[in-house]
Amino acid sequence: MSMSGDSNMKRNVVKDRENEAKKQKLLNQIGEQRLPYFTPRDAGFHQLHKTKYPKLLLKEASIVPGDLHQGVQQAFRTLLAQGCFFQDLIRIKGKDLLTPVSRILIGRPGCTYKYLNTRLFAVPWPTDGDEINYCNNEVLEACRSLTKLNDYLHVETTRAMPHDAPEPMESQDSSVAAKPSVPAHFVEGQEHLNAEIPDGLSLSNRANFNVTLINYMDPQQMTYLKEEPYFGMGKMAVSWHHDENLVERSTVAVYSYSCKDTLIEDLTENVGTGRDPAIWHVGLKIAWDIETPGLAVPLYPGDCYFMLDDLNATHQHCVLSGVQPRFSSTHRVAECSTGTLDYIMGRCQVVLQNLDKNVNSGTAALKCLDVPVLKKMGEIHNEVEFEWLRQFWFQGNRYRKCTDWWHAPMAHLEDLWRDMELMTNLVLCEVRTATWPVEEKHEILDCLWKSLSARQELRKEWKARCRSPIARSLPADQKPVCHPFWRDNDPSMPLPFDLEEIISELDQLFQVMD
Ligand code: 6MK
Ligand code: NI
Repeated sequence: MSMSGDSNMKRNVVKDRENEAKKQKLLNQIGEQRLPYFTPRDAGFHQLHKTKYPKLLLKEASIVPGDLHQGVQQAFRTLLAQGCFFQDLIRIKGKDLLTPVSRILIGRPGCTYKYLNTRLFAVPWPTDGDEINYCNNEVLEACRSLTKLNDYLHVETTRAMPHDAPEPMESQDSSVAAKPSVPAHFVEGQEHLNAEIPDGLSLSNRANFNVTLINYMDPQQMTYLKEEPYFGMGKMAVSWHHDENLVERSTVAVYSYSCKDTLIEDLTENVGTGRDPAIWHVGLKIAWDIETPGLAVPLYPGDCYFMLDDLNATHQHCVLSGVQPRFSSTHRVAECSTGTLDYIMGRCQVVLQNLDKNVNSGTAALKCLDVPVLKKMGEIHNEVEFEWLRQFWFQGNRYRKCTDWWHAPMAHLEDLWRDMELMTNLVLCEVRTATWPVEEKHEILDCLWKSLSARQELRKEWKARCRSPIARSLPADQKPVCHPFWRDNDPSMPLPFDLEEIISELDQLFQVMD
């Protein structure tokens, strides 16, 4: 991406490596032993929850409205039957991995959520004034039910955070907002909370969920799940992590639905022997802390949990598998300042303002060759190519399953991107032919070299990601597509896919100057 994006990426790689080393050190320290953790069956559970996990809010299914349960559970069944859930081919520490959990993102039209180098594109939930085509009415109904759940969880979240001015209620039901139902232990010792909230980060922003990431996993179908390594909590569906790419201090609200006909838990049998492996749990621990016991909270069908305020930053969580298939709808405030369709369209407009296209003669020219303008052009070209087009097509044809919403915008972005290929070619022609003051030419060459080199590296990486053995093993409709891709002799493309030769040509132009 941009140079700052580039150095961010490097910083993240360094951080990943440090964290991995730290983690190995902890695991070595523990050795064969396991750290203690509590479940609600343990006498100390309540005290531990109150003192070390006060920002974890639990709501049992029995206090959630019955019609909401019905709608949401039907929505899950519909999305599953429609084949809307997909495993993600994520990239962690340079390794390609297929997540055991399948997912679908539903949310505000045009919104995306990026996690573990994968940008998910939201299937739009119905909003006033938006005409959205769903593949059928069941899917429309499912998305409707999930927006209802979203509204409910928004209200419950703001009720749990009483330290701010009263909330301006949007579409939510204001009649229920009268009495805050705050867990006492969340209030204690939190009087200063208010003072810490930066301007513009009001509580409503931090509960204004713009997406839900819906998960599905059937443990019977997963041949291999990792064992939880610190506490011996058993099989994990999702290993220990912090959620990424969220607005700071925003809540993650989760509705959990493990399919019923579960063997009723026998409270007496397993006392003191840890969590019941038949039941799904959420695990929590304080990041990098081996003093404080962990927490394993059982999740029965319809139970909800909330990670309030900075809980996601200070603690890590994992999902511990039970035996039944399970869905969860995880409502989030995705940090989407650079993650919406409007944003990227706006960025493309900035670049294309510099293109003078004569439709009649079929010629094109750049209006301005100032270095800052060229720099921005290179950045945005890479951003639209790698953060949008390649991310989208890497996920194969999955986005056609529920709605055609993303296809026209993606085609449009590709047209804009193709114009940028043309613009890059125009700059290249200029540096080959025009005579410039040495200083300026050097700067332009430098700027072009940097953006083309970054583009070349990223194209190689995406091509490799598409060709990895797991990528090839996926069924046809999910197979990553390396798009855009073209051959050197493609007359519709001004520049080759492989930029190696152009980059060495630039190297030579540098040498001629020095
Ligand atoms: O279903 C639940 O109760 C909890 C789900 C959950 O914790 N989801 N978290 C994420 O989707 C997530 C967000 N940002 C970064 C990572 C992840 C999860 C993750 C961790 C490790 C491998 C794959 C996915
Ligand atoms: Ni998570």
